[in-house]
Amino acid sequence: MSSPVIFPLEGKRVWVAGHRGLVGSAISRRLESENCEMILAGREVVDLIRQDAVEKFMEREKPDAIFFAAAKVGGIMANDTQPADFIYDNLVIETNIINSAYRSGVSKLLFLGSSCIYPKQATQPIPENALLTGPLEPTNEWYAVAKIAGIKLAQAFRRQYGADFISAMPTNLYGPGDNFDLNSSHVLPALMRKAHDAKMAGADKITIWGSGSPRREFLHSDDCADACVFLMKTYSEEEHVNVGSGTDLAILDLAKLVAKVVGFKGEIVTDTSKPDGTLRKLMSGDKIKALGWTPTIGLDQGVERTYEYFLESVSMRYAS
Ligand code: GFB
Repeated sequence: MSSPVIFPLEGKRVWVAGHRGLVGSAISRRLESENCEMILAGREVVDLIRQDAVEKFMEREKPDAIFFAAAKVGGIMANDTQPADFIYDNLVIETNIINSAYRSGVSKLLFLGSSCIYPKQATQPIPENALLTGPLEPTNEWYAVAKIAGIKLAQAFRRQYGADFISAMPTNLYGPGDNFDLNSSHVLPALMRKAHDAKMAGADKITIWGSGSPRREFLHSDDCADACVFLMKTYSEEEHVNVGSGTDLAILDLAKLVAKVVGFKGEIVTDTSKPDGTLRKLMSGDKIKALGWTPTIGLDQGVERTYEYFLESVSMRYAS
């Protein structure tokens, strides 16, 4: 049975911070059926790194609720090579938005984290209470520390001031609006682009980073958005909530699936000079399931839909 609605969105002013990103754009699409008034503002309207700009924006717009999907994000290589940007940008954006949300009287805020907050050696599937029980994965500890700080900020404002701030921890996400740049993207869009480019060029192989054996859990961004709206409406507790698909697969098997969907029939070779990152990162979905939410988009179907988006909106950008 689904949890009762305690925070209806109908008629509310709802700011989707980060609405141009993968999750933010999915949340904006999902909110179209909630009869709320969406506030969308790009960097040219409010630079989230600037505290005074965020405070003025919040005072002017007076949102009732915030979906906090704004972040500096990237794949394993971007995380590993830009530690300063990943920790600084995310910490500053979090302190700016969460503090000014409280000061300007925002009724509810949902902060989005990431499954990399959990210890590298956490038991699998990873339950919510594994947070801060062990050392982090080194390739993304800067981003993870910032995201843990975000969870703690939301909890602290709840404890000290009674603010209704909650946190959701999505697993590895993919979908329309993803980043397909090979240096900074996550694995799924990177593999899609590699397979597509190889098919178009008539190449006989693609190279994937690392050994291909790490396992990852993937969730379509539309499922993640649905979970965020569900939690915003029904959940009000201090502990963060995992948002995942419940299943994982090896990166090599993901590469085979993507190659099949794209129609690339060549060889898949590994490059072990590139990092594997954490070996497994499957979250427990028991908590959100008990609250009454389950995902609906399977990986095969999700990859097909994402490739359709890639063909319609992205492929021409990279065509030679
Ligand atoms: O998606 P990804 O970059 O991030 O990589 P993480 C997942 C796995 O895919 C790693 C492998 O084992 C990569 O080595 N991989 C294989 C590739 N080929 C490729 C490729 O062409 N591109 C990429 N990017 N990976 C990130 C964190 O970790 O996940 C972030 O760095 C965040 O902080 C995010 O948590 C969700 O899953 O390793």
